[in-house]
Amino acid sequence: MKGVILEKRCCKLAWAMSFMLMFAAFTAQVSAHDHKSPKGKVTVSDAWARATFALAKTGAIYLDITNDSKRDVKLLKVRVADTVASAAQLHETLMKDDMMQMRESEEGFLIAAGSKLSLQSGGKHVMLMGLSKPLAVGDTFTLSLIFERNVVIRVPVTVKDGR
Ligand SMILES: [Cu+2]
Repeated sequence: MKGVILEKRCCKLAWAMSFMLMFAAFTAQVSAHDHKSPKGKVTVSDAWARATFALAKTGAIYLDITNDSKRDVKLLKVRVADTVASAAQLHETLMKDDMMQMRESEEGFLIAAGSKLSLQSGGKHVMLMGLSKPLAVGDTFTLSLIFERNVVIRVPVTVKDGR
């Protein structure tokens, strides 16, 4: 008699275990999916570059990054084709001895969950080094933004008269 009851319990337990395993597999799948596609929740908009003078070797790009996801994201680096410039860098502007200075940001830009970061003149921006030709009003090119966890977002940049 006792033995039978034990067997029943054991059976119930096994059934509950398999259900739990199925549930675990299901939730694992959901979080894996979420992990792979934070893209839809992070948007880059209004990307534009300031038109340069004929002999300019550097240019600046401004844009907005909106993080509607539930986790912080970090922009690590940016890239353009070498037909545009030899390098693209993340720059930040700071005051030093009453002088506006800019420098490359080594650690990247953090965009907290639910917040928006605007790259704008006098603040954080993308700097193009070694322009292959001056940026003329109406030109367009692609900027790749590389975030943590190998998320890459490519956006079209339009050159505008920013003066
Ligand atoms: Cu700069």
